[in-house]
Amino acid sequence: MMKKYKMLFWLLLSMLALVGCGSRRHVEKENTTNVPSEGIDSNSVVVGFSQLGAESDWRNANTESMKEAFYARHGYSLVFKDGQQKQSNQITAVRTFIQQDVDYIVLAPVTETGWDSVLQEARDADIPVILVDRLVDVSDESLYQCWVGSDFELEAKKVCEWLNQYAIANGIAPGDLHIVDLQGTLGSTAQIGRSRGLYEAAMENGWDIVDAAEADFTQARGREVMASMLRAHDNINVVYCENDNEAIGAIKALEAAGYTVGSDILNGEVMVLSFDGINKDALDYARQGKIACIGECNPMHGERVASMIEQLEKGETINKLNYVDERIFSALSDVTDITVDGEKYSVTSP
Ligand code: GYE
Repeated sequence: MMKKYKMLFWLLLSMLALVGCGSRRHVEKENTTNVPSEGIDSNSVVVGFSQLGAESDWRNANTESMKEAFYARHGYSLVFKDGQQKQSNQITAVRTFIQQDVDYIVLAPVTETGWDSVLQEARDADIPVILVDRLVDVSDESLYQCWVGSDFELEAKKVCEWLNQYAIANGIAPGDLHIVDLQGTLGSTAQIGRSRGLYEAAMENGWDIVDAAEADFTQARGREVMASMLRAHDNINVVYCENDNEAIGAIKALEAAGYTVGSDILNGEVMVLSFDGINKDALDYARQGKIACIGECNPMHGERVASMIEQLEKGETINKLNYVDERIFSALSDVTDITVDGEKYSVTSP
């Protein structure tokens, strides 16, 4: 008889344990054997962050901002994984987060396509996904909760409008602008928006796009790609770099090949345009006029993501797409403000 009661007792206990595992959110995490939970504080809200890499100063600032926001936040813990610019690493990271049963997954996706299955897996595990910086191209947009980042095409339109106004102010004919595009990682939201903004402006204004090639948002590739473009073409007078690290590399290649980097296009100088405005050397170049104009891209998303999660914790609804405001920098006095899509932006000193 006693044995029977004991068995019933254990049966009830294991049923209760099972029920406990079923209610996922806001509950203490279970440490089961296949869950690698090292370093995870199971009493906190656990956030798994899949960063795409460490290719640029923008990226490093973004990583720091995320770490600062979550490490200091009471009741939260962050599991950080660097994808090293490879989508397959990021997919593995997301799957690891699912196994670890984190409360939220934050993903900064390297490129837009190829996320449907893994985001579906996160959905099946009932873990909300927040996108930061770049977007994903999925058939079902409810696979992610929300996104925070920049309007990359708007950044491009601003820089291009600055170039347009600069050319008008200096009597440079549109057809005399011979532009090369050092593109970011192909298929990333930042590249897609910045390239598109340039091609549309070139079509509208009648600029000559001489060449375009991927420079992967890095200084090393920026330098290599610029050097090979200089070997292939002798009329380049504007270099449109899709981030500051590429611009630094491009300036090094231009100077090594004997070009003068600057804004005096009519007298043979080569103008460099760029994006980000976070790298110290790039800002110095901008102050010297070696980078003529920088479209600001703001990487400080840590607090933004953290407050989104706090809102979700409270059950509040948040906007799907959240754009941040950004400026445009130039040390040249030729253009003081620009108007894009009916909105006026003043050009500020770097
Ligand atoms: O501009 C670049 C980085 O996606 C906004 O990625 C980001 C871009 C940023 O490598 O520096």
